[in-house]
Amino acid sequence: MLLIETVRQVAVASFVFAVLLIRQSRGHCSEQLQFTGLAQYNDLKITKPINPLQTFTSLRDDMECARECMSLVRCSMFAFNELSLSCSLFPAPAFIYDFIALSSSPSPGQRYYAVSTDWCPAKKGFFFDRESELCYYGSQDKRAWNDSETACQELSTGSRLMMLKDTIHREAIARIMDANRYLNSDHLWIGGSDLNPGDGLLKYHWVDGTEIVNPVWNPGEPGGDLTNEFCLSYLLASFSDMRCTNENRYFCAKPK
Ligand SMILES: [Ca+2]
Repeated sequence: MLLIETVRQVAVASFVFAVLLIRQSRGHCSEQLQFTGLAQYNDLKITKPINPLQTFTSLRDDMECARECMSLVRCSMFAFNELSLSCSLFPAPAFIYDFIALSSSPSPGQRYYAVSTDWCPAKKGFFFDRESELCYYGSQDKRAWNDSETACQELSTGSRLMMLKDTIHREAIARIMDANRYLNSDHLWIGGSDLNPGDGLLKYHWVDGTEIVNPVWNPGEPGGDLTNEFCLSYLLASFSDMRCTNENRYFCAKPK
């Protein structure tokens, strides 16, 4: 038997306009997904859309769209248009402020929702990739590496510059970036560096102190000015070492 319960809450924050909770029970198993409303069309314009995984027409409401999203593990965000009753399912986007930015293609009635959990709060700008359970934040602002780590920690408890230790998370962020191809020209800070004193050059560690095993380097990296480039950036699923004072956008991540 499939039982679906839904709860609708109206939030007061300006960025978050509604929360949809959907509980799905199969036998003794129960799963609950929370979708946080991010924006309405009137608040935004879409300049760099990512391709939907699937679209539906003539759905009754955003709850039905949320259920379709829930049934597809790659769906981490959806848009429902209350005028045309169309529903689009999306993979996790890289940066909310690129996806929901100043607008070019009018879609009145459109509302956007992202999967959210208590520990991975969409209302703070984090995204939850359901497929890998990676919780991440892509910044809009650019900072030096140290300031980026500080910014990540200030965002939410446990948040740090992203450490890509697990294959599943490396694959997830590569897949997320691939769905956002327009981003693949900028270096993004991640949580790795050669800043540990006394361990020699080219000994890279994640921000929690663990050694980076088998880093995948971009062509010609690590290189450039080896005596001045100690911080790791991410581009096209590979790493580069850069001057830590360079200002880049950055990826934060939170453990579960
Ligand atoms: Ca370099």
